[in-house]
Formats: sequence, C-alpha cells, structure tokens
Amino acid sequence: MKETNGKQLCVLGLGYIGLPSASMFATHGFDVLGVDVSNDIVDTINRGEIHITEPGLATLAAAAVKSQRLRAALEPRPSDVFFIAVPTPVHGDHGADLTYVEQASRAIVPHLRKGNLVILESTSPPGTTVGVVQPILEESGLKGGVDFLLAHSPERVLPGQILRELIDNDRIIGGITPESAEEGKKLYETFVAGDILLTDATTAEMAKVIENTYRDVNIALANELSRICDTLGISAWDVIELANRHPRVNLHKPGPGVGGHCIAVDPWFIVQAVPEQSRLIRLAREINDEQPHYAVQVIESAIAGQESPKIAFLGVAYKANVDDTRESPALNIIQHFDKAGVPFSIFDPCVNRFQYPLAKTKEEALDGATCIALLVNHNEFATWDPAEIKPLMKAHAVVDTRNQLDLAQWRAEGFTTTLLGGKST
Ligand code: SAJ
Repeated sequence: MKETNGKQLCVLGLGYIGLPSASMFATHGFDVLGVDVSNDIVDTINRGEIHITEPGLATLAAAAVKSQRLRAALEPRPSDVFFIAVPTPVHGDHGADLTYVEQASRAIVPHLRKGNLVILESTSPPGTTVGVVQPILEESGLKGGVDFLLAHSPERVLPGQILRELIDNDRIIGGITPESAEEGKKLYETFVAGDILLTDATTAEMAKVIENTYRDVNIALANELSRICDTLGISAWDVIELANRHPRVNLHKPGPGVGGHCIAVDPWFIVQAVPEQSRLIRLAREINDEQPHYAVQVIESAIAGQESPKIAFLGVAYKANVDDTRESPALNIIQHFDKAGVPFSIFDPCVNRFQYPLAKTKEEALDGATCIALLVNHNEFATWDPAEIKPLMKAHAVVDTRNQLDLAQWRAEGFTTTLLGGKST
C-alpha cells in the first residue's frame, strides 16, 4: 500500500459510485467521511451495512466502517480532498439536471481551504467542471487552480462489476490546471491498477459521455437490425454472430430497449451542448427509446390467437443480474399491457421492489399464465426446465427478447416460441 499521509477525504453522494469509492479509499488507509442527504443511508452505513446490491460491496464497506476509516454523516467537514459523486439525471426535455452537483458544490464551500483538491466524479455535460462547479466553489473567496485544485475524473465502472473495474479500469483525470490532474493522480494511484490518463476537465467530460454514446449508437444499430431481420424473416442473432467473426466488427445485441441511468441519459448531454451537430446521436436515442414499443408489438403477436391471455413477465431490472430498475424498458412494456387491460404477473429473482407487485416465486408468477415474456437475461432464467414450467401454465407461448433461452428445447416441449429479432416458430 502507498503512503496516504493520513489524508482526510470527504465523498458527497453514497450511491452506486460514491459508496464503493469511499469504501475503497478507506480500506487503502484514508480517513473518509461519506456524506449523503438521506438519514436512512447514513444510519445504514454507520451500522456497517449497505443500501444497494453490488457483489463484494457489503464486505468491503463493512471492513471500512469496522476499521473506523469510513463514517457517514449528513454534512461535509473540512477535508484535504472532496469528491462529488451525486446523480446527474435528465429533465423531461432531455436537458441535464445539475441540481445535485450544484447542491454538493455549495455544501463544500464553507469547508473549502487553501490547498484542497475537489474532484467531480459525476457524469456531466462537457463544460460542467469549469462552468458550474468552479464558480460555485469560488464563492468561498478562493480561486480555482490557484488556491484550490479542481478536476473531473469520470466514473466508468460497470454495475455488477464495480469493485473489480474500480481497480482495473484505466482512469481519466481532467484538471482545470495540470497540477489539479497531477494531484488527482497521486490519490487514485493508491488503488487503481489501470493506467491513469491526464487531460483537461472538459476533454475528460466529453470522453466519458462519448463512451456511453458509442454504446448507445451501437445498440441502436442492433435494435434496428432486429426489426429489419424480423421483416425479412431471418435471425438478427445469427447475422450478428456471423458478422462478428470479421476481425473489425463488433455488433451489439438487440433487446427490449436501453435502460439504466447512464447509456439512456448521457448521449443527451452531447445533444444539449451542440444540438445541430448531434444528428446521429439523437436518432440512436430515439431508436432505442422506441424499442420497448417494438417489444410490445412482438409480445402482442405472440398472444394474438389466445382466448384469455395472461402474460408472465420475467425480469424488470434494467439488465442482467442486477437489482437496479432505473429507466428499465420493462416498465414501459408492462405499463402498456396494464393500460390495455391484459392480465399479467411479474417475477424477477434479483429485484425486491418495483412499481408493480412482484410474484415471490416462479410458481406464483406462472400460475394460469398463457405466455412468458422474458425481458431480462438473468442467469437464473437459462436454468429453467420447460418440462417443469409447462404444467404450471394454461397455454404455452414464450417470447424471448434477449436470446437467453434455448428455444428449441421449449419448442420440443410444445411451446410456441418467438425470439425478438429472430424467427417465430
Ligand atoms: N444493452 C443492450 N444491448 C447490448 C448491450 C447493452 O440492449 O448489446 C442494454 C442493457 O440491457 C441495458 C443498457 O443497454 O438496458 C445498458 O447496459 P450496459 O451494460 O451497456 O451499461 P450500464 O448502463 O450498466 O453501464 C455503462 C457502462 N459504459 C460502457 O460500457 C461504455 C459503464 O462502464 C459505465 O460506467 C456506466 O454506463 C456509467 O455509469 O456511465
């Protein structure tokens, strides 16, 4: 472990990024205060427990709290370094909502001292560090880049693999001055094994949002391909597998839409900044936002001939093997059938709370169902045996929007199968 000089850190925002980062710094010898506006979250962490599900995090956070190097509170304190790791959602009109970033910056102002370093980790529209955070911090009377240092170091970790990626991923640090970036590097290199790449703050912000935009545009291409192949009566999944054998092609996967709080959000930060030049980015967003509606059409065709359809939806998380349902396309799909008055049940082995009631067991969810609609490729669903499922259901249709099930096996048991972007049988 590198020398940490007993530095005091303050992490504002104890969510999916702030809590793992705070725990990581604490277990690497820093004295960390985690700050959150929620009493419940503060109490939970101070008990040595956590409020989110992420592999390995409960153990790491508990160890950090036990060692007394991590403590949570509602207010910041004077520290050597402040991290801002709060959400940056979008408004209904797709503009970035920087309220939490502004509030966190304001909360730091009374505690800011000469020589401090402030790092914005929240994904932000290009220009936020220099144009929003710096002016607020300067309300302290101190000057950015002279009296205090300021940098943007975007989080890039994948939910479900956060702890490993916090260590292994390369990390970008964009300073408002070169010294700001250099000081940030000294901090992160205590646990980051990947390369640490230094740049300016606005370039770092753009690098982060274009990473997620790259993925969004590629998923839009895959979703468009799924509709094209359905129209042509061929399988997009076969096409993708074959095309990806080319050494320079990496087609993404179609699905019921793009969820989560990052990929469906960040591209709008670019569109907002330079709308007239962001045509492809905007179109990809629109294609992905339409995809839940396309999934609805695929499910509707599967139940079209059924007398009294009842759908069992499998999976409401925004992606496989996580408990997070934010921006999940499953919600739009289920809301459609709710409005249409089609009876349904919902089962998700990873999720405890959702906008609609969840069945506790798969037996409860499948009881009397006529059609399974798999919306998320949780590992568990691939282990289901259609021979065991069949007697629980009243009729036997299955729609797979993720290419997760071995549909030949389901067909062999007498199910009518539909694969989004595949061939119906
Ligand atoms: N999805 C598809 N097809 C694909 C890949 C994903 O439909 O081929 C869907 C998923 O089902 C999900 C959504 O896209 O609904 C997003 O999932 P994801 O796994 O692509 O990404 P996130 O949102 O979990 O995490 C992303 C990651 N960014 C990149 O891979 C470039 C992560 O590294 C970032 O840290 C994170 O966004 C973030 O916080 O910005």
